[in-house]
Amino acid sequence: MNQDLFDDPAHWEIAPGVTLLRGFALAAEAALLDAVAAVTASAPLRHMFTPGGLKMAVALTNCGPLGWVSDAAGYRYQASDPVSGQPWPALPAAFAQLATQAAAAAGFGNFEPDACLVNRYQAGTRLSLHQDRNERDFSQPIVSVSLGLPAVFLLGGLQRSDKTARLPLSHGDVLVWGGPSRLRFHGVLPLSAGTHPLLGDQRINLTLRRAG
Ligand code: MD3
Ligand code: FE
Repeated sequence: MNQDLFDDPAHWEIAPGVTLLRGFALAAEAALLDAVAAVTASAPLRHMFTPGGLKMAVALTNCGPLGWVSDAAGYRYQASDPVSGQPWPALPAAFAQLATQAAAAAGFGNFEPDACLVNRYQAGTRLSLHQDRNERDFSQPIVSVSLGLPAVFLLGGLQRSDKTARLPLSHGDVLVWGGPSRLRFHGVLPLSAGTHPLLGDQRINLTLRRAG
């Protein structure tokens, strides 16, 4: 646990290549929430199915040139929304700027995301342990932004069977994942019920990626 990044207690390298920026998104809160509303109005949140036919508990949508999708054919990134057949909504400037700034604060310069996955959790929604490996270049980090209700994130190792650590995340926290931690297994425990003053009964997580 290395806490000396910038000597700022809000910037922790919690594992090699994983930097927690507590509250980093709060300065842009209003712009981020407006952009989430605009994106979900044009590409509504929906439940996708795993390649094995299970309905995912998390509801999701995307913005940016590429979006992550899952169906019977597998997991992949594609340029169009399978519901509408239209391109995903443009990546809001507020998302791109925050991601570039957070990546730079964590030591990853010139991060230019081309995909943003928007995940929505409600009471009881969980995300089981998995790796993110549909992106082309694993040397590029992933920036995740937590908004709304708090959640407990599970950080595993490079093998599914590795022990997991629990990390509580709240509204405005930003995490940057890269380097040796890019392929760690991770997940989210079932969300506890609650009411967030701005987002109500939900948690929204943005993951900004260089997918293509
Ligand atoms: C660690 N989302 O969308 S974000 C996902 O809170 C996903 O919605 C979670 O896992 C959520 O794939 C967690 C944090 C995250 C994202 C990517 C990672 C952690 C990661 C990639 C490698 C290691
Ligand atoms: Fe993931």
